[in-house]
Amino acid sequence: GQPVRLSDYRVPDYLVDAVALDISLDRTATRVRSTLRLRPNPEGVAGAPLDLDGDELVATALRLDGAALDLALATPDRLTIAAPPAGPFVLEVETVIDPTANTKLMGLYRSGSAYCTQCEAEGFRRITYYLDRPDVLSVFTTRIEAERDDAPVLLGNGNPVEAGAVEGTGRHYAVWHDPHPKPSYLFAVVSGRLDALRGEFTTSEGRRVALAIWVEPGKVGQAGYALDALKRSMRWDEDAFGRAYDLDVFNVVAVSDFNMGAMENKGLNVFNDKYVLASPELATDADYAGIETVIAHEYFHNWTGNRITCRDWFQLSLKEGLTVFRDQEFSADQRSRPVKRIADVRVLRARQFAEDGGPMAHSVRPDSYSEINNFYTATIYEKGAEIIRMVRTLVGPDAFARGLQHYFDRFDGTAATVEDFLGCFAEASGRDLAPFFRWYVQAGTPRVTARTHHDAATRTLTLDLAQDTAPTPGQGEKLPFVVPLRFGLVLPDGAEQPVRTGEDDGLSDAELANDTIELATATRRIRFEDVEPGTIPSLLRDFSAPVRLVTDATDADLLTLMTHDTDAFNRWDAAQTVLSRLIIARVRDGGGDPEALRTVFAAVVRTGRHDPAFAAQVLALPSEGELAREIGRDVDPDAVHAAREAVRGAVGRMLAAEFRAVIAEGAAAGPYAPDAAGAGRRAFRNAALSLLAAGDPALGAAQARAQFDGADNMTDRVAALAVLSLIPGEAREAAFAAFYERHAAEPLVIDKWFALQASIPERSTVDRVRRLLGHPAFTLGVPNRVYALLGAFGANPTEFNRPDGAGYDLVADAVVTLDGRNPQVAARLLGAFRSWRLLEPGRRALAEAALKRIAAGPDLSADVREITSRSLG
Ligand code: HT7
Ligand code: ZN
Repeated sequence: GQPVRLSDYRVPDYLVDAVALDISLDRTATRVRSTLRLRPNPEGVAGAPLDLDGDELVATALRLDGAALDLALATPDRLTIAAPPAGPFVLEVETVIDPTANTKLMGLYRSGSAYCTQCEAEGFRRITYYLDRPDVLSVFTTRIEAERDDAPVLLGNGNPVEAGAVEGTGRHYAVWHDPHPKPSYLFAVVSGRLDALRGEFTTSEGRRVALAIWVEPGKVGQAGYALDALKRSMRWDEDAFGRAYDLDVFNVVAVSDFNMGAMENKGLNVFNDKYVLASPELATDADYAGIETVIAHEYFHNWTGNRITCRDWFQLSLKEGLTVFRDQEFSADQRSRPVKRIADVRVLRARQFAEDGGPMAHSVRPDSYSEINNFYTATIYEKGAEIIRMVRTLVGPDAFARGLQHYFDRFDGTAATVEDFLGCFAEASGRDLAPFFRWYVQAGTPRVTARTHHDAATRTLTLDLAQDTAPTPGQGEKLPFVVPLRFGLVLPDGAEQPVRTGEDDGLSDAELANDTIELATATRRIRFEDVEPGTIPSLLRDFSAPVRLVTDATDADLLTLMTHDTDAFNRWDAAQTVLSRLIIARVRDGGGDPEALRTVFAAVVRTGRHDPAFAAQVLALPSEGELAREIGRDVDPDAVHAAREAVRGAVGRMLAAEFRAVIAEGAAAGPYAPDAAGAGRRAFRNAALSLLAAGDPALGAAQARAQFDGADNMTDRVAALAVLSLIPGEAREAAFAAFYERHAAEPLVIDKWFALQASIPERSTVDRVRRLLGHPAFTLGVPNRVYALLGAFGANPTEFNRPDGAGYDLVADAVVTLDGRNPQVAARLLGAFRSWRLLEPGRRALAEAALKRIAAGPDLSADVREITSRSLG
């Protein structure tokens, strides 16, 4: 379709005071009766036509103030009433929809044996005609009716008010009322045969809330962790942000067919079952952490998203960035804060930096889109969260807390903008945040360069900072960002050098008080006084801004920071930089000697005894994708892979004895529990196993097979299988076969089996994946299967980017096939092509040809068309 532009925003011409829906569920012919109490918006255009959105709808009845209207006023995607009354009026609309035929999984559809809905962003218009935009808030009452045997559970938004039998039929009904005005994208209905794990929560305001996690029959035993995470989230939001829950019930439903992770519908969250179901035998530590995060995220939306929503979809980061920030803080409080920060930055660099450096780069507050579903991106979510973190760093924790409180007080019950949000912090802190606002409107990852010079005679350390941001599509010129750089000065023995600056080129009192340099201009010089020779600046502590930092630190400086920095994030990041330099030197000229790392890495292994989760993060080398971006152009993924494996092998051989000891000690650990401490120990031990196997595949295979056979939990079993998957031969195939046989009945576990096979860095993988597409456990109809097999293949650096283009063709074929069925999922798969311009010319040409082939197809969805044309543009 035509692009939608932020500059075209107009307030709605009509408002909806109340919506009454009567939904009579049927597998192929569900009848929806909608009664809308409308009135002209005093701020809109008087006498404007009423234009309601639809999508593939069929109207079967229309009445205005009781009088029948001509059905010809309705097309599948629009209902227009040219001259509605000048005062309040009632519009009744009846539509009939087919949930079974709905393969897009937007609107009302069937998942397993249940009915469910997904309305964000524009799914409500697939249920009934409506002003389907987030700034139209209304009070919803929903009556749901269904066959009692087929659908004994009837769930809606808000509080249950009435339920009963429909006399003389096998049908029953329930009525739900949601007193909180909401936009249509938060509407939901779920109905089917479901079991509940129930709980209760009493809010700080004394409200008793009935909680339930609804799952497929027989799976309540896997819902305990989600319920526990929900209760912890509810308490934390009261303690950390003063936000209490506001209804009498809170329902979470797990469904197996879902395009994304989960959805925050008011009082009725709907989840991809992968973010609900867990047991030690079936879920890994990473799965448990994912459940905790997503449960918290959706719950936190109740305030940041639902009570205060977005004026339009350009403001999406207003709810998503803020809610990611909140779930990150929650998880940091539940687990190790530095390790959580490292994990979050890994994701940011892998996904958001890649997006920001490629053809899909867009600002956190975009100014146009064709298909809003394409904008649920790492930039909107993760970079949006980083912006909020920077606000906190810049205004300080107290003004940040006051600003947020002000935001909740002032905008509760409204549809707000990013400007409204930032204005609260400007007010609370007295700061002008206008220059900072550039983070919302300029795309791209700034590069910050730092050069140091120590003058022995005057004992001054001069720090020269510069920032620049490469052009992104549609934005040629970039103005400087306000970059908060948390910092310290580290003495060679690891002590902190006290910070003093002089009159000239000094830091402000606020900067000194916050240990934060504010780089707001293209360049800045800072002179530190009375500085010991050999002092090393530790910059961007805790990753205080989403930038790429380039320093002149020597490897020796980095090894000092890695050992001594008081900031754990920078200890880890120094290690990553050393490793990245070493691997890239190998890619360039075969140089780089890992031997230099022996002492420090031996020390890392020793620290693993008391902080194993942190040590595991150090031992996980920079990813091939990160290395490729660091190289920046003409990348040969095979060379990157070979160099990285060579370094992993060298580290594995160098520290083989230490790693064997770690593995042996870990084996004696007690029974499995998914807590952070246990997860850290397993991560450390499995990192050791992976490096040991890289250094000595035969020994690694034996150790991995023993762990695979003896594991009492999925984390260790799947880690062992991952190690085996990298070692070609019979042992690997036997392990895959055993894993399948053991878990064939559990689709979410088979997804791990699909993903590991699709990730094998060998030329035979394309054929393996093509074979698996025909496996009985695979279907293109379930997004989780598609992401597991094809998504993992698209993330396989060497095989997706095969030099003959067969990897591109495989994904392109799948995108074309999927597009006819589920365009959102097809468009997501296309994300595999996001870095194609970094490749060497041969691969680049093949990737471009594959994209062009997709773009040339007939009947492309708006979703896929937008991604291909931006990627090629
Ligand atoms: N707010 C939710 C977004 C979402 C979604 C968007 C488009 C299509 C399907 C979708 N399912 C969920 C998820 C969240 O951020 O919490
Ligand atoms: Zn969200």
